[in-house]
Amino acid sequence: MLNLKSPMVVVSNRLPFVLKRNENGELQRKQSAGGLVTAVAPVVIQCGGLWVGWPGIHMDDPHQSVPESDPGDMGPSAGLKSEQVVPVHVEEQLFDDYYNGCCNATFWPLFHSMPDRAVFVADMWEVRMEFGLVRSAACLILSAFDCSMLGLGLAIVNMSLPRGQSYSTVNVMFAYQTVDALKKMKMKNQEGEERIPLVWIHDYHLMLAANYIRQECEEQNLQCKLGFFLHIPFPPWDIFRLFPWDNEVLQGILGNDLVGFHIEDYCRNFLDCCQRRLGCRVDRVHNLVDVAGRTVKVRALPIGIPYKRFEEMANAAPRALQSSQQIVLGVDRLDYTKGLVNRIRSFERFLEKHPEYLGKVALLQVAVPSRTDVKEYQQLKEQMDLEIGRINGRFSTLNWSPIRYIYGCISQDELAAYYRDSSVALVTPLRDGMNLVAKEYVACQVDKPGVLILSPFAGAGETMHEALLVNPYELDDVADTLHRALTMPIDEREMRMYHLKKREQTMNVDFWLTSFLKVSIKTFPGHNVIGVH
Ligand code: GDG
Repeated sequence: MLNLKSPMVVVSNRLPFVLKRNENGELQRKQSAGGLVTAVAPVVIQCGGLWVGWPGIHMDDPHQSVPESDPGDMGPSAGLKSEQVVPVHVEEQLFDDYYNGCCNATFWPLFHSMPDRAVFVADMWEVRMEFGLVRSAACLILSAFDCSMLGLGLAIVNMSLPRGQSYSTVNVMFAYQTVDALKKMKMKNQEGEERIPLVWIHDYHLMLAANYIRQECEEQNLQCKLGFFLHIPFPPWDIFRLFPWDNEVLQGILGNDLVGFHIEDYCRNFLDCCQRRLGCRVDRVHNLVDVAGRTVKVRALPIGIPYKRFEEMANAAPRALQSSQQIVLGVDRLDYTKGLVNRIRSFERFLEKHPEYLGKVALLQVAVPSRTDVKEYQQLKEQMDLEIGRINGRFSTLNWSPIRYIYGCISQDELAAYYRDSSVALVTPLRDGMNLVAKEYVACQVDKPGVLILSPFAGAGETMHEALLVNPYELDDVADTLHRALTMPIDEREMRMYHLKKREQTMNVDFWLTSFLKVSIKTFPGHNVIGVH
């Protein structure tokens, strides 16, 4: 566990929990249990830091404070007091334009190198006014905050900003809420030493926030250091340049002092873009970019998982798959980047090529509903239903169906049991920043090990060398590799899994967090770690 001297302020699209109303209409926290929250929340709690984010609910009365966690709540962010939580309330339509529009209809496909799916609408973007209009509107929001008139502030945003600035407006709102919270923070500890907060911004939702925070802090004479981590790929220059406002995005990310990506390839892509689009001086040996008299550090910091927790869950979970059949497992959000349609077609090809497996092996696909308001995701769901129906109709017998499909979210304990009891994990995204499922599968191999089949187009494919790598676009390759996995001798499975486990055990999510903070300490000497246990 890290022990920070200076406070850390995490800024992410969502808070580490969502707010829900219970049957009495009271707000309650519902914990999120992802790796990011598990690793980062304890550090924010320990250092008296803050978490800035959207609370997951549109509130009629945004002044209502965030409730404390329930007494029995054992989740990772349960210890986060309500004064450590900074909810950013965004009016519903504005949030929809920003989140479903700019974030998920533009940046998500573009950054996953799928430009044909990306929507480029100036209406959702437009940031060319150099903070001007957006900034003054945000000031109005802030003054409305000061007068406890948030509702008025939001109304002003809606009146005075053309629909167009949804992305920049929301980024400004996050930035101003962050600065507002920084203003109230004690900048000296009990010994009178200065505590320069580290503001850690996460992901593609908030690529413009840093410069707004920086400018506002400068004006208000506040000190802070800014770090950013992108959880999705950063695309090559040839793809990135398709975004008509690529300049602004680069400038926005360069507003940070430290920029982290999962792997070196994404760092390289980012450096290429800075050099070619902005003409920045780039030091490729030390991964540095010079911009506006500052030097920005760029680092590959691959995220890991809470390894021990998954291993413990796998050891404790009762048998989940009561079946004599071998199970090939897929676990994903239902997203076109995850390659689900290709995967089930590959499984069909496998059954065509190896009819001896009919009745003996099944693909279990867990698909978690995601972005269900977006048309493309609804179409993907329909396509999956049709394809699975077709393949099951083609091969099923009275006692066996080739594909078992769960469209929904299962508990983590159950998930750990599925991981443990499956002979093969098929992790075949078309493109993926990292992919945590591959790592969780490895952590859960506590009995006879299974085999991990992995796409090289996931960040995880860069480090998990002992997995069987397949091209998800090549159905025959996946089918043949699946056959190889199902017939792999136990000693080879053990040898591969031994090395995979060893790496993930060490390079777990705490290691990722520590690495980020260690780089940040070197970058910002005022921001200090006093112990890593
Ligand atoms: C982004 C990047 C990057 C899935 N089904 C269930 C369930 N899950 C959990 C898994 C895993 C997580 O969801 C999915 O993680 P991924 O890494 O695959 O994907 P994204 O959501 O796309 O995340 C990605 C990640 O950020 C971190 O930086 O790796 O590349 O796209 O943890 O366990 N959990 C439960 N039930 C399910 O049914 N409880």
